[in-house]
Amino acid sequence: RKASISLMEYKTLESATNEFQESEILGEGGFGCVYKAKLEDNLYVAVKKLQGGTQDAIKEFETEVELLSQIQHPNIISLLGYCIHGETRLLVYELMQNGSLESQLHGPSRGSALTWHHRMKIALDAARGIEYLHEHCNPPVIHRDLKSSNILLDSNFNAKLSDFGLAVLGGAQNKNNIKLSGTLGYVAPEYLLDGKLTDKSDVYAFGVVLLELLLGRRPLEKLAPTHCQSIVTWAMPQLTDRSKLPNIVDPVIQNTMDLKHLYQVAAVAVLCIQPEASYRP
Ligand code: ACK
Repeated sequence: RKASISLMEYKTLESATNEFQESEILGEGGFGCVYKAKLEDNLYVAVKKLQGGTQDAIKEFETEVELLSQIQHPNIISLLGYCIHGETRLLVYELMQNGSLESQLHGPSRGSALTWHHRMKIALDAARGIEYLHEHCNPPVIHRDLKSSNILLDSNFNAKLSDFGLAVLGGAQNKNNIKLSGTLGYVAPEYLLDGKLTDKSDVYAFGVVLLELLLGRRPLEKLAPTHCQSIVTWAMPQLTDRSKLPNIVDPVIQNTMDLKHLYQVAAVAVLCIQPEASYRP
């Protein structure tokens, strides 16, 4: 097992539960714990451990394994292996030494470690990861749960997308064949209101992440659908004129993303954070 594994290889790890030295808990999620574990000398990995689990949790585990086993990209987390051992399921990833973007921005260090150069590079890395999912995967992949806690940073602050449990293959979907999932505050209004899921749902979530990078603050977590709708109705006509847009986003991102959508969310999020401000791009 140990000899055959490399950072870019995908292998089934059998009976790994007994072999990992669980040295440090990196964090906890709804699914269980993430450990820093020693795989072999000088090779540390992150192990996500799911105990028991509902049907939904098992489905998410399967989606993550299926998808990540086929994807290799510098801006998408590498899955090194997985293990099913009785009720326990393990997912083994490359270790991202600087944790999530969320912990960097909103954790105890409060973003102080992130220079503007870092923030711009993180935005660009995330955009490249998203572009790969939307434009180069066949069938295309909608991540469906993009947020700062799912963007991980390595020792050089290179950013990689993670957590593909809710991802959907095959492009646009509507509410008839998909369950509404995601994280409030990052969910695109048209998905929240009408169940219309497209690759632009990821673009919206990316817009919220850009705002977190720019403002260092978290957008409002809970938005009532009616509130959301009225803000979007207000924001749209004002945000369609490209010439009015500030030059805050890297040109590569501008080419990659639908700007109208991106600035729409920027306006929505700024209004949520500072309702009193009159935001005019
Ligand atoms: O925000 P964090 O520091 O980064 O805490 C969360 C926690 O585990 C629960 O998700 C961290 N985490 C997840 N995957 C990895 C990984 N591959 N490398 C390092 N930390 C990780 C995440």
